[in-house]
Amino acid sequence: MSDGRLIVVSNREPYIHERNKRGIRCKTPVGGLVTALDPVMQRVRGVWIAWGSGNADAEMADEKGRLQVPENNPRYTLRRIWLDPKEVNEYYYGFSNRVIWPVCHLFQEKAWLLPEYWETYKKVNQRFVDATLEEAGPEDPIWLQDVHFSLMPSALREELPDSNIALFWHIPFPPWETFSCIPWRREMLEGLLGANLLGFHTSSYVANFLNTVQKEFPEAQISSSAIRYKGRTTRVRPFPIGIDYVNYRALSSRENIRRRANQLRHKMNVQQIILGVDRLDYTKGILNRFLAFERFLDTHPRYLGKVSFIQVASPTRSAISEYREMKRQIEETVGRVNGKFQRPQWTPVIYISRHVPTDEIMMLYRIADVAMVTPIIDGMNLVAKEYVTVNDNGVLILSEFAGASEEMESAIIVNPYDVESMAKALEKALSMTSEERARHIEPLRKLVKEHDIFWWLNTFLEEWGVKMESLEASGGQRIVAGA
Ligand code: ADQ
Repeated sequence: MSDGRLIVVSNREPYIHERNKRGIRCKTPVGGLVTALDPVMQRVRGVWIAWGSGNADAEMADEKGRLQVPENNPRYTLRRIWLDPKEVNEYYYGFSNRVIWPVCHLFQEKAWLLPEYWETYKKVNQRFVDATLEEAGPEDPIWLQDVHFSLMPSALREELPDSNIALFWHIPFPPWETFSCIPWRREMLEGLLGANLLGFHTSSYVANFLNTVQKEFPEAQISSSAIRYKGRTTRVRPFPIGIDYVNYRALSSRENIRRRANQLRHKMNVQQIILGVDRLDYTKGILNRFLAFERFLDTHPRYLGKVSFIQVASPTRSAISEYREMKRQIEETVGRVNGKFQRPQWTPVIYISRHVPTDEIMMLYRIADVAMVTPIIDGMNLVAKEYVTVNDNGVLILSEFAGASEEMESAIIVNPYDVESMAKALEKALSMTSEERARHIEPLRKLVKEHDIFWWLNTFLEEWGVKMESLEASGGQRIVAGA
């Protein structure tokens, strides 16, 4: 449908320039979105607009914030947007992370509904709109990423009435009663309804969104997957995000990872290992997980000395007091549980509170007999998908409130609030035979393989009606891993 250039707008940029003692280095942030979109952008030669967050970003761009990336083989334009520290604080840490994030994860009591956050959020959305209008022509499809840009679709629509605009919302969308605690909810919804297509991870988030719009705008006509409002139609669909399966599988089976994983497993000198990998966030349910492990050891003393729990929890958003408080509480609990059970030769909980390189995460996935992915609520949760991709003989315990559970229903599904039932799930998982585990994990892996990140991308583009000529030119092929 479109002959134009693809315009992507996200908060984080795909290439970050940082200066250190040895000079300027270009980093690529880890994460599904960049992995998926960067190859597409390299093929379609579009424009990616994002906040220039690196301390050497300005030096590497022209006066408009533009540069060609990747550096060694320039294929598309990165347009950097400059934000001052106050803007970062109020738009990103403030409105995105202290208003939208807690409310959409059903933690209304943690929301800071400050007018200055809202004012700066509006201002920054407008800054991104202005830059997008400088880059995009009427033919160019515009794909906005995530909650940072809820006001952009309508603002862009005013200037480019026939433009094809989509937005993907990466976190849950809550029920109306929860979302509506945001005083500026109607402006946000009106903003979103400027899009042609809105994507969420699951059908229940879609249903929540449709219901919220119906409550706020009774005049809107709503079907199961579209909204007609003020003479325009916005389609609203679920697109469960996946991971780069082929790449993950290949990386994790490299000889050096297997060897190091075996060595580590041997050194740990326990019969079984339970694993948690999360950003340190109050939505991830880390505290309840430790309480469940404590309950499990209390009620199943035969496992004492035989099972260790490795939790990797990388600190994020530590500028926000709720995160610092949660970190303190979790560390206290780890200390208490270890103090209660520890023996000279055995540590019950091994707690790693820093960012761990992907190689090491893969080793941990390999050696873990059980992965506990038990968020209180999570848009999707990619850790669940990564674990079943890497480990052929493990068991996945998954929260019923992770978006991933809508697809991965054959995992051991638990209620993350119910410590007792999580302790029972641990016992069940740890006592499964090797054959039972292989049977358990196989269908999960198959699902992750079929619905990988490229499937997500292709499904989204198809539904959006965007067929980029340059993608078609490569033999009309769909985008596949590693291509
Ligand atoms: P996140 O909340 O960041 O993402 P998740 O989907 O689990 O959550 O992705 C985390 C990624 O970071 C995974 O690739 C994981 O391997 C990695 N990671 C986590 N902890 C790490 C650590 N300590 N060290 C190193 N790497 C670590 C948001 C939404 C999710 C949604 C994604 C994608 O909150 O619900 O699945 O976006 O849309």
